[in-house]
Amino acid sequence: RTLSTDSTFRALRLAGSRTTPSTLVTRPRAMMVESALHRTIYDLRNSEAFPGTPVRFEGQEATDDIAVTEAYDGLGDTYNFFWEIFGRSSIDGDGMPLQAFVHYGNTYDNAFWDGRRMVFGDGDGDLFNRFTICLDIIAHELAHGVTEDEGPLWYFRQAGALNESMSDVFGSLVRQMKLKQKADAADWLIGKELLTGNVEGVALRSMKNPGTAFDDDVLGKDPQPGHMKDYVHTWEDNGGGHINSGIPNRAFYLVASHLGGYAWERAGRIWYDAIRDSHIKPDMGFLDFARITVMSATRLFGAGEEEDAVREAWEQVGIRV
Ligand code: ASN
Ligand code: ZN
Repeated sequence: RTLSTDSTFRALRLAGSRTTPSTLVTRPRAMMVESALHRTIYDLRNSEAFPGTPVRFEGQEATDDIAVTEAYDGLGDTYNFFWEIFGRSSIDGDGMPLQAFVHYGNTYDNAFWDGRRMVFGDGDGDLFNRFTICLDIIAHELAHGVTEDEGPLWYFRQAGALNESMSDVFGSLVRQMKLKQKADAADWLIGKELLTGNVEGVALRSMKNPGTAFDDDVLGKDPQPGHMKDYVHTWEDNGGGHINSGIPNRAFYLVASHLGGYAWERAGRIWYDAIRDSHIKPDMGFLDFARITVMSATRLFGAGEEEDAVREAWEQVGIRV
């Protein structure tokens, strides 16, 4: 494994970029300059006790367990996305091995990042399918690791909603890259294949139209706002992390669709640059984050349509930068 120093990394970055108005200041760390994908998939066999049984190591053939295959492939697609688009090797930028655990619990209706690994339930089969079925969900969980590595955003209130939104942004981008979809062709849904035919709905969340993903007798109505005027004050969900994330989600969608083309090329780079900025604070609110995305847009692309698109998008969701 070839490790370069932080100054080499900076030199590489500068060599490849135009003159920019300010310099990205990030935590110093070693940077892998080679791709290094190391996946292990574990089968928990419907228990909640880790680590279960490793059932597929990097390079091994697929088994006949679809959840194992989806987790393995999904981690690969997500790794490739971060590597190809941002030159980031894995969660820590240093080739950290990826561990996914499938068949967690009994009919468990969720997936999560626990601070070091990704965990996927089978779903109850009645409302939710297995959680590995959506590439954007796998990428969402892995992206929690990236966000955490870059400097923590507390999983609470607006910071929590920003944390959630970062995961949806990267989740959607990984899927869009896999499907080679430009911003106007993408559906901007999170968890599209997750809902069974029994649910009145199209997905878990919609970044384009938060609040419209489902309206169901059992699940209720999609609670996400897409504008600050509808911001939900609640003690549930860590202060509405999965609810108010609709607001920054929609801001990202608006930037990407305004700029057009592949969303990861400009909008995605701006958001990634923002999350790496040292101004990110654990208790950060939407407004502070919005300001950082504007700075990132200028830093990456100069004062121009990108910066304008970012400002306008935040304004359209009720945040005046
Ligand atoms: N699926 C959720 C997430 O990753 C898990 C959770 O909130 N505990 O955001
Ligand atoms: Zn999440």
